[in-house]
Amino acid sequence: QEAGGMLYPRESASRERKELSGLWSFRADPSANRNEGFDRAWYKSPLATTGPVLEMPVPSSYNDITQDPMLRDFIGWVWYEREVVVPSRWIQDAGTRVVLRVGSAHYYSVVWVNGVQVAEHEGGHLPFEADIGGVIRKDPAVTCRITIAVNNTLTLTSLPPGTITHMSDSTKYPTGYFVQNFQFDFFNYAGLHRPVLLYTTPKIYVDDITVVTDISDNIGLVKYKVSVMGATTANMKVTLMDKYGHCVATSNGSSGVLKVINVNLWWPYLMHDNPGYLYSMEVHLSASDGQLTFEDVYALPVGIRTVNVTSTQFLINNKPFYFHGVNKHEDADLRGKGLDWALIVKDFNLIKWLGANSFRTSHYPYAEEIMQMCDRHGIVVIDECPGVGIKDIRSFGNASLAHHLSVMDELVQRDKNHPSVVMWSVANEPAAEMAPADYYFRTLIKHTKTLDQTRPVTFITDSNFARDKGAPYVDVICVNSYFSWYHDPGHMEVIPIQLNTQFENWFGKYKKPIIQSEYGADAVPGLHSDPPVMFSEEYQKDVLQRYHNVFDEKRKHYVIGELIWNFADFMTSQGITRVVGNKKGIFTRQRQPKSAAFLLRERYWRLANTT
Ligand code: BDP
Repeated sequence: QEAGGMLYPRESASRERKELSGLWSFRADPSANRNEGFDRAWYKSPLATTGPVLEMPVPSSYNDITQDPMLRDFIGWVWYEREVVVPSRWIQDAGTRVVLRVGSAHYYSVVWVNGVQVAEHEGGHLPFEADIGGVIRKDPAVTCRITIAVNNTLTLTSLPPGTITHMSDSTKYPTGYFVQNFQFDFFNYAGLHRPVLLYTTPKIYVDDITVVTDISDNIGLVKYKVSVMGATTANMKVTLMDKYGHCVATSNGSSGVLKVINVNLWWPYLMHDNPGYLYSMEVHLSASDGQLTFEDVYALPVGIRTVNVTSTQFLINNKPFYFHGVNKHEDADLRGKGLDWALIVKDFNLIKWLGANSFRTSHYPYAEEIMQMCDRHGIVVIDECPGVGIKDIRSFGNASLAHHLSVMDELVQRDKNHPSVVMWSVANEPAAEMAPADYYFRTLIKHTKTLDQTRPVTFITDSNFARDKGAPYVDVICVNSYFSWYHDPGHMEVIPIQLNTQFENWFGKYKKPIIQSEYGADAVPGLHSDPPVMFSEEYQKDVLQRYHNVFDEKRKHYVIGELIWNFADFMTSQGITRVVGNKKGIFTRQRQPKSAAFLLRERYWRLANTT
């Protein structure tokens, strides 16, 4: 049996954790072949002995930290390193397992401990880990050197995909000039974006837990399955506690059903007085390796709720749920995509101020810490994988599909137990009209449904309803449209007719509920114009208002949600349509409201009180 679990590292009576956030040594590899670090084995000795180093904060993107334009737009390998003191009790106790976990590294990474490679991982936005016990014990010195090389180059088979173009015309370009191209609209921030940490478990440990919840009258059912590593038999005690720490159900055995009488269901924010209700499922394991007995304790937050989709409705706990929410990005000044608690809490306060009940993790999985906040606050999530910008026919090939399937494995593995996650999105705006899209999305969606039989699956489309080859396989149609912006710019009078037609076409063909998964307009904060013109705050407001009029008519029938593009302004690569980034935020990048935020706030609170 292989360890397949990706449980969030939590402290418990049997588990410790040591965060490695802070300053790391750092160097980008600017050599002509971008491979000097590997050629010269930089991982074998302290980074400072093989060249100059910078101090680099972790977690953070590295791009906006220095004044060096080369580093802002760097493509290739960068090297991070730090020394860590491993507590001697972790090393001396032969019953302790020491694990190194990287929350996310964008995009391809190789990890060494004391010069020995312990992990290699492809893909940003998702965690990976390695048992490093063997490596630290061989080293007589107690300190331990962790080296992580990260490469942000995107290829035709990476997710998101990209290509590199080398320019050889010497009358136009200096030698070695190349550019990274991709077809997604956010800056390709890179580095160690989420915490790196060490944690311990006993040698025999809880490797994974899966819960699926159901409701029968006033009884909540928690079906669970625990997998154990390091022993073939183990004693298991599973206890479900309510939020006051009172035991409400118990069970023995590695799988079973916990029954909760007079259950407190997990409800979305604004749908109930007590949203985001979480029980704590404590798994207590004890097992012997023949000589010693090991005990492991892991407490998993559990929200009891159901999700169902009909041809016109999205049901949470059998009640119709209307998504009035936002699309987000992990993006902010200085830190780029680096996890930052002040930013996370501020964003949740803004979401609640707005009266939003949901968001989509456009266009990649967000930090686990954010998903946990959603569970606690009742913010409903459409969980999207990094399948964004799949436009090139070569990115529909077998190698791309195989990688996409394994990214879905990792995403579902990580997020399957979050009550806030109600639907998976396998892609954003792919070229779904191309011939191979049929096989690609059929396979991808079927695979995702095998991984998780409880949640609907979708992808977000901007294709023509008649030619979209992936739409037959989704449970909910999610459509993006930018009427009076990318089409008929300046002509808001087209919105009612075009939006109505959009909805009627999609529903007419598929008889599935529809979410307007993106709509919006850029507004440069402080730019005013009446009558409204594009890029003014008034224009943004007016576009939203006209969309809302149509939503109000259609939500009586089959429109089940509206997600504004975007919660906040965000950085993009440079281009003539982006004035220091995308300005479709209803908040600025610094999280201050534009006029549209007040319009949306009024609407969302009204929707909350009437739906
Ligand atoms: C949509 C994309 C989103 C973009 C947005 C825009 O899904 O990533 O940022 O358009 O252009 O097509 O503002």
